[in-house]
Amino acid sequence: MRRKTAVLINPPVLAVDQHQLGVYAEAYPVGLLQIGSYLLARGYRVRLIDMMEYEVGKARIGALPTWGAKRAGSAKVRGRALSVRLFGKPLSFLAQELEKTPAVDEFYVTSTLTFNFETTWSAVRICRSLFPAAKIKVGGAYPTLLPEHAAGCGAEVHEGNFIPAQRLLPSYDLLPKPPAVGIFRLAGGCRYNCSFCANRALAQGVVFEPKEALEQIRTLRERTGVAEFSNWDPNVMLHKERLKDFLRLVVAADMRVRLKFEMGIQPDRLDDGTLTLMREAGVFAMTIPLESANSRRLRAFGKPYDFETAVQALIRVKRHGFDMSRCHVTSVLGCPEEKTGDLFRLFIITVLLEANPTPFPLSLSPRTRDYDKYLPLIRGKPLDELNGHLWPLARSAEELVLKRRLLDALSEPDIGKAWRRIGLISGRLGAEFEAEYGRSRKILNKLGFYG
Ligand code: B12
Ligand code: SF4
Repeated sequence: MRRKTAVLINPPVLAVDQHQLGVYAEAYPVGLLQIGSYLLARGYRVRLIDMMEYEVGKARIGALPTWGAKRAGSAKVRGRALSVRLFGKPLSFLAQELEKTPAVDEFYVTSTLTFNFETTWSAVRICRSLFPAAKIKVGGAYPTLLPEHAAGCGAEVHEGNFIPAQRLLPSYDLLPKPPAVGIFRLAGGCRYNCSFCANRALAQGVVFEPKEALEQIRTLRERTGVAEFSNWDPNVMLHKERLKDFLRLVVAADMRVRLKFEMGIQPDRLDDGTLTLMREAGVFAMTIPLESANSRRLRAFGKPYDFETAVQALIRVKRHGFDMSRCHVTSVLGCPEEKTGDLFRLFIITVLLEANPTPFPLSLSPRTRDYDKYLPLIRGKPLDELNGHLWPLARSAEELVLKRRLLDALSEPDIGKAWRRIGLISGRLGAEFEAEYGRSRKILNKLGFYG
């Protein structure tokens, strides 16, 4: 019997500015590689066409090909467009690769971010035109969140996890080069419903036992030599005992791996015992989602902690001797309600603790509370314009420019440079930044940081 051929496709992504490029490092198509393992085990010939680019450090936004000009700002802003660039292989690459492939029975196209759907649609169009009789399936977070929209590309839509593959070791050897990091997971889903987050609408509860996760790490280390592993659980701290068991196993196995937790460590659950184990197990990077310096805003987001509790966790991380430059502190940027003073305070406290300030522009995702709340501002805007770096909630051209300049300034870990950049926006903001510097020191003092 003829072996079936399946082609897995990871489409390229889109970026508006240099900050957005940075987010795409290490975004390996793990789910697709798990599907690869499943198909290989069933005797398929499997080929991956990976159109993502992983070396974000070398890429310059201005040098990337333009994908199109897209309207920026909310539906209330007229006539402002920003250039959106293609990051990864051009679509012509896909056509060339497929022309070299004699026969394809099935295509599996993965698609993660809803605002990047266009490259998925283009990829499907090319597959359909070159192999009209092949089965084409799309899956991943975008088709799961918006199955009806995704069906518009003409492929068969798969919602949710691909059950027979969800517990398999991804076939990293399908990638053109060994990955820079391996991904590991312990627990899926999240019980909270933060206003900007779509995790609740995605698969819940797929878990790897600590032993299984360790075995995956061991196998990947042996097969590819990769020594860095990144956890992609939406909220790993909800499963703290599982996490601690895993860390104990890593310590006992003495595998000399380096681990990172960059999807967000819930700060109110981060205690000294967990941090001690993290250090012993080789954790070298993490993200602490402070999100806002205003406890009222934190409550509106749906965060189960207040600002001071989150800062206390950050102080704890520092006291345990972690390299704070690898500790990302995220903040939400782009909501109409946000106050510059709150943004500055969060930034200054982060930098005083030598952590890495990481503001993230709010991308509006369908099936989140924020999407519904801000509908009056985004009504009529197409999905691709909800990319946070196009500032879909900015109510005027001035606000749009301000948010872009704040993103530049508040991503700068040097406090002096950041202050200068803010002062260049306006003297009033420069003075506000200075006032917040004093307030921030007082907060840290009160929390015992200088004591
Ligand atoms: C990987 C990831 C990314 C990658 C995206 C890579 C890419 N190519 O686009 C990176 C790191 C770049 C990223 C960035 C962001 N992300 Co993200 N990210 C994820 C994450 C953590 C994991 C998805 C994943 O790979 N899961 C693991 C694998 C195993 O699952 P999977 O790929 O879904 O595959 C399974 C199934 O879906 C299915 N499947 C997958 N593909 C296919 C294909 C076929 C044919 C079939 C049949 C089945 C199938 O089978 C697989 C096995 O069961 C999810 C949250 C989560 N935990 O799921 C958020 C998530 C997708 N991200 C989200 C967000 C908000 C962001 C950011 C905007 C956040 C920010 N802080 O700035 C940024 C935006 C990036 C930017 N440049 O501005 C949102 C979705 C938003 C949206 N509506 O698009 C999510 C849901 C998290 C959240 N907090 O809400 N992200
Ligand atoms: S942001 Fe984090 S805590 Fe909030 S719902 Fe999403 S995964 Fe859960």
